[in-house]
Amino acid sequence: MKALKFFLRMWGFIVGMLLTFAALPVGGECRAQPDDIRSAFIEELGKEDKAIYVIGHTCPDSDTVCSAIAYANLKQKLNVKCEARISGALNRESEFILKYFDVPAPPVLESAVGQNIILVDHNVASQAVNGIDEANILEIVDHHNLFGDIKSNSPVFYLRMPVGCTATIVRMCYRNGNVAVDKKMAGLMFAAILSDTDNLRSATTTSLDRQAADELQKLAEIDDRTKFFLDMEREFTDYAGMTEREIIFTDFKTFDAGGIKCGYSTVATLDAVARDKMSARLNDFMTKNFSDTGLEMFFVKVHEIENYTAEMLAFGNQAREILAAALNLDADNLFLPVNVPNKKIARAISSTVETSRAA
Ligand SMILES: [Mn+2]
Repeated sequence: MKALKFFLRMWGFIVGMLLTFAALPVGGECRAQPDDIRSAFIEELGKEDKAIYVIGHTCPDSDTVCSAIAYANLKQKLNVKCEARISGALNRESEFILKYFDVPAPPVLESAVGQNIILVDHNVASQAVNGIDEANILEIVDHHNLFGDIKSNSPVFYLRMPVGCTATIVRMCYRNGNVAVDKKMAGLMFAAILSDTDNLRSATTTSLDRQAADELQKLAEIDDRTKFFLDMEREFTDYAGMTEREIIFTDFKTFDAGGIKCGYSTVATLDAVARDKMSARLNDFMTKNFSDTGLEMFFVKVHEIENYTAEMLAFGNQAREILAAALNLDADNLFLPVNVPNKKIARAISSTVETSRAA
């Protein structure tokens, strides 16, 4: 009896294995590695006659600008006709980086209608260049939450990783493509990582960002990482000669919180004294001018880069109360003693609005 049971079990096993092998495709079609898939895709892109524009989000920050340039450079080395573009004026930090590494600023793309586009550092239509709905999107390389309102006409190569910076992903693409990173491109990607991760201190920083930053720093021949970061930030936080409106829209995004159109601006200052001065100034300005923005709520995070404390400003009906509830703060004192990532704040605002709706 035992022997029969054993025989039946073995027989079942053998038949199962045979069926499994029969189901596997011959010739190894299913064994393609990610790199193979990637190079096959590059071959397809290489057939495009028209230039492909690599472009980041509006109100460009340094990651968006540097990743677009570095990714376009990588594609060029793989014989794809790629050029970097920006969707708005450079901020002072990006100006500093491009000057430092002697790389020309990409031209501004006014409209993406009918163009071949690779998006970097964003995946929402509201943050994309004008005309994105009528563009031919070929790839997306990004590190943000998935919102998914960007549509494409054909299947796209979509590379999204939960890392602190798009440039970290671009650096990996150089490696996957077996392309050497030159000194200038290393400098741009290094600076982008420091910018997006606040010198590798933000909560979004991963070991991959650290590893990429270390490698790129050597290739860019930068001796002192923190000195470079502070030089870059000094430039960034010097808003001399800028109007309040210009300061607020330097690093600005919109998002939808349960149907409420929100604006979110981040303003960096050097230290606590500068932070207090700046938040008082912007609070005055926004109190008078909030209604011109056409948004239902508007949040401004004014932080200092020494210890990452921040003062939050909120405008719009119930905006202070919603923000206070979202971040567990007192509505009269919207002060953040620790660095809270912008993404996390935006998500908390959205879920607070949704729960208050449901109640
Ligand atoms: Mn980024």
